[in-house]
Amino acid sequence: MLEGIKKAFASLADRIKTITLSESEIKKYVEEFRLQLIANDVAVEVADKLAMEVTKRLQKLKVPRFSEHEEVVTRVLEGSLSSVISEVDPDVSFVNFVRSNYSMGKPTVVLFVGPNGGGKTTSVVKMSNYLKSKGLSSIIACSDTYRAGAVEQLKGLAERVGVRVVSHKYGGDPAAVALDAIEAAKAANISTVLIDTAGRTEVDKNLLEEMRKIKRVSNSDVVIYVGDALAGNVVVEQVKKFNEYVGIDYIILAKLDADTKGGSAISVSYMTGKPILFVGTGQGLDDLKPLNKKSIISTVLGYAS
Ligand SMILES: Nc1nc2c(ncn2[C@@H]2O[C@H](COP(=O)(O)OP(=O)(O)OP(=O)(O)O)[C@@H](O)[C@H]2O)c(=O)[nH]1
Ligand SMILES: [Mg+2]
Repeated sequence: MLEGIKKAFASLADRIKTITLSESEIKKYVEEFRLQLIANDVAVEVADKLAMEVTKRLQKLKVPRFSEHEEVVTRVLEGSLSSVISEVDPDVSFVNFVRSNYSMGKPTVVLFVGPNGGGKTTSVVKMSNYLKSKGLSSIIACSDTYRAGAVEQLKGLAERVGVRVVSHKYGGDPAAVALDAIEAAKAANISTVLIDTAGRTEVDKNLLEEMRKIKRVSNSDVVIYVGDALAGNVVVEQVKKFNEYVGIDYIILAKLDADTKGGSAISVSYMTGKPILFVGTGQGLDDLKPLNKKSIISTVLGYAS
């Protein structure tokens, strides 16, 4: 996880730890660092920002030889990385929102959207499992009425959490499935309705229109974009497009465990203004973790959190 970014930071740290730095050396090593970040899927704008932050901090230092100042170097890198990562605490922003709606007798409706195979269905069930761990009930709407096997896949996963799935026949109206699930939630006093939808690309106008309809009809409270960390920079463009079409509140970045580069996790929030609520870190139902600033910094800079 994040190996590419980790390497970029490690080689910069090596360079600036072992020599006395002149202005031109700073420029040279920071440029190498910037290019390494871009090669690891960090968006150019974010790589530029990181390079600028590192340069600014290095220039401020009044330490002639950095060899004895490993800690100073670490602080420079920490501060720079910190300037591009924003985090949300799902326990605070999401769970509290669900609880407050629940206390007013209203189920929270959460719509999951994203490209084909990004990790929506898995993330929906992981989310149900997460809510369960917080003492909150949920019901899942299988609003993917397109892909063969979608209902069976979702039911199979949901069984492991013991959560109910509402589904219709293939080819049915996905918005109607969502409405049925909302009614069922109201009737059974269930706190959250999680709507799983079919994967769609940002160029498929009909499917994007349908996604809008599901949102309008279900009157969803939260829209979560689920994307694949392995898609790198493409994720940024997808989030922007989905946001234009349907409005996104949060991002779940799935498959971070399989992403050896790590650029999308570093830059997607900065580039889109949308926070990462969770990252997917495996195929298990517990493999849904908040993107913690502290843990990302310690992973990238290679020390235990
Ligand atoms: N390693 C890993 N695999 C994941 C993660 N999340 C999902 N997957 C796998 O990615 C594949 C696709 O996941 P789905 O949840 O079916 O994706 P989807 O977005 O619902 O796909 P469509 O409904 O076809 O658009 C499955 O094999 C999942 O097991 C993750 O965090 N880590
Ligand atoms: Mg799916």
